[in-house]
Amino acid sequence: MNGIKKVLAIHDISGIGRCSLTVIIPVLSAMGIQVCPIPTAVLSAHTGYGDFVMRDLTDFMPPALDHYKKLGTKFDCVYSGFLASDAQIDHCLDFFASYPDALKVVDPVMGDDGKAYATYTKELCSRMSELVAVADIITPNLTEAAILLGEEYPTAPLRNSDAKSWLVRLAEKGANIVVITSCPLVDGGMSTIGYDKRTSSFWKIKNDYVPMSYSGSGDMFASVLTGGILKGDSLPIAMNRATSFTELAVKNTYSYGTPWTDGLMFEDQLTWLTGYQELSGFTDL
Ligand code: PXL
Repeated sequence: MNGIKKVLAIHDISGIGRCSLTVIIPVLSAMGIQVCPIPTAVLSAHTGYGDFVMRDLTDFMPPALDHYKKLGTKFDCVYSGFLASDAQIDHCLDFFASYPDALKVVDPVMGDDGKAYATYTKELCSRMSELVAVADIITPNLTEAAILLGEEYPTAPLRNSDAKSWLVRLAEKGANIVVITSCPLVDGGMSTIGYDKRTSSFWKIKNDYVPMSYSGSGDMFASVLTGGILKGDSLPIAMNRATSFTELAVKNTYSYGTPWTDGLMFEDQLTWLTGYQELSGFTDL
């Protein structure tokens, strides 16, 4: 027994274009948390590059789980993200069921800006609800929230009452905590909104506007949020920590004018995660 928490992270690894494991591992390590990756696929570059090559690792998942069971390894959290096939939904369900005491985080990665990612089939998107049903925490962006609810992707900002209804309806699908990122609100610009079903509490953090959207931003947000919760943050403090760090990386990246596909330039900023931060940017939704 040592004091370092372990996260079993079920995501892809993409060689170019920071996202998924190339973001999640450094972020959680900087927060003092060990990442044990189960790669769902290896890609030359993330799907935003168009002509990437990909190796689907569906067949690797069940024997890897068997090995961990044999080893008797315990995990504090199981955290899933980008999946390469709908059979991986079944394998993720097996991972979640094998560690009933672990915090179950599902980032229902499916798309962005109203569109599904190139490799995401209709079947994979519809089966994502099965993971959402067993999760403790889910972190969809607005596109993914719309897919899960069977709603049209909103073209106008949401009223607070509609945003609350989206959060509540998503929580009815299973998770106690729902956090929606990149949600435009009538009363607050682009915001991150959260809901804890156990306490009926709603939270909002207004994001500073930057006219660029970088790959891997959702992975960065969800990994800092997960790390914060594992370290004992309340929901609004974890949302605040995750939003502030992501915003810092977005602004740093924007200042260099690099393409959105390169992802967030966060390497020089990881020490932010290790210091004391004043986090008071949250309000009730
Ligand atoms: O950040 C989400 C993500 C993760 N993994 C891969 C992706 C994307 C988004 O484009 O392509 C491979």
